[in-house]
Amino acid sequence: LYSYFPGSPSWPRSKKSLKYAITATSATTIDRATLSQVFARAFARWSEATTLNFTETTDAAGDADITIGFHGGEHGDGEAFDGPLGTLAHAFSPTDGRFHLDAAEAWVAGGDVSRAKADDAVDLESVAVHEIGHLLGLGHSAVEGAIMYPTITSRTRKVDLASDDVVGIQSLY
Ligand code: TQI
Ligand code: CA
Ligand code: ZN
Ligand code: ZN
Repeated sequence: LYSYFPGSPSWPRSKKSLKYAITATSATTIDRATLSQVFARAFARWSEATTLNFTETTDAAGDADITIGFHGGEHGDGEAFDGPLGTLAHAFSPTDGRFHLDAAEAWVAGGDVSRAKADDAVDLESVAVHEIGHLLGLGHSAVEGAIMYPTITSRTRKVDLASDDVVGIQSLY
């Protein structure tokens, strides 16, 4: 079953439209247009299941509710990244909005991760769908097929919400 963070924090129910900014991209070689596409697809999984909608803003971080960036090692929040595999990314609970990705991962964006040469290739969209769940207030799920289940296999794509994820997010918003 799905879970929430302690106290079940969520974005205000009155706020149906959240803006996100992709701000820190200098630590990745993935081009900007590809990043926009991958994150737009990941957010769409959640907007299809809820009355929420998400739009990218390129207006610095100024009016963004959610900021997305690639970082290496220590990056100022006390949750250091650890090189290839291990921690891939982390996101904070509502209404913090920070979503950080480990720049050291062999990210695959927009290609077929199962055919990636690197054994440690990780599908960016799959991780993004999971982390957006956290950004919206979902904790981990005990249901193995759920996006919020706390395990992902490298070289595997998992982007479809399971009914457990849908019930969890619909009960929060
Ligand atoms: N990052 C952990 C995660 O997102 C960080 C984390 C642990 C966390 N506990 C948390 C974040 C509680 C918010 C709330 O789960 S990770 C997976 C999964 C990671 C893990 O890099 O280990 C995915 C990132 F679920 F597969 F294990 C993405 Cl999909
Ligand atoms: Ca890592
Ligand atoms: Zn961080
Ligand atoms: Zn998680």
